[in-house]
Amino acid sequence: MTEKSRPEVRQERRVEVCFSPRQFDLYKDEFHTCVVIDVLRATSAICTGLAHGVDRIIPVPSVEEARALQAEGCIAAAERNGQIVEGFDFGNSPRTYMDGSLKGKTVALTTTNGTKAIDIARGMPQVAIGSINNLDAICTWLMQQPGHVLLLCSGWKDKFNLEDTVCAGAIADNLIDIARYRSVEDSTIAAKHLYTGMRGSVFSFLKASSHRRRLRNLNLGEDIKYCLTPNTVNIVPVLHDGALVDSRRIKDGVLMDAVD
Ligand code: 3SL
Repeated sequence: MTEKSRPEVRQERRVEVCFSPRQFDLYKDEFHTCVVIDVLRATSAICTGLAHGVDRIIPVPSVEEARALQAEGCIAAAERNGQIVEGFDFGNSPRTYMDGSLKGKTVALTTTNGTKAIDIARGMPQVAIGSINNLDAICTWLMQQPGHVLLLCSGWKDKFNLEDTVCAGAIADNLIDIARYRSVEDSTIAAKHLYTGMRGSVFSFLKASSHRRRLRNLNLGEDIKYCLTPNTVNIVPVLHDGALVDSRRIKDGVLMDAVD
């Protein structure tokens, strides 16, 4: 067989789900892209902020780092246990990022679980952000990327949670169904089953989930409704030089000013 007549062999891509940041080390080595998911509410807020014109979001794992950036003049947001941390003007309610007041600005953000998971994933060749709000966009974007995909659920304080797992299951299901990714891990099968077995909307399925309850007790019902609504935005945030930016702004590894 000559070089020309040999059929093109495309490397089969894999997608797997990691239920918790605690388990990340067990998975990380085989994957090219890590998608961090924190449906309630960090990654939903990040997707929403960048879609509404925020220039960059710098995720930091600790409140101290957010304070240090604030002291340098950066706009900073901090959430712990669902509430805005004292000394910060806002936290991670997606609604804060929608009114245009942060357009063109850089925001430093720290949250209980989401920014911690992003920090853990930082060493991966490519880090992207997924949520129910950008479900179609993240699936389409992933299909255009080379290599294997790890879906990292942020969970709650290292524990499994339902909303991140359902979102990971939806992404895995799409990649396997439409783009013939394969998976070998039981975590991925379980996440897919959770998603495909869901009756009705994700909103009603997650009614009893622990974090929905936690946020409802803080009167954050509107945030829950928004974060569980599919495809409110059409962008994919990616980590570039320590900051999350709209993936469309990166051309040949260089960050452009605006999306063409
Ligand atoms: O853990 C996080 O990153 C947060 O999004 C949690 S909360 O929704 O603000 O409680």
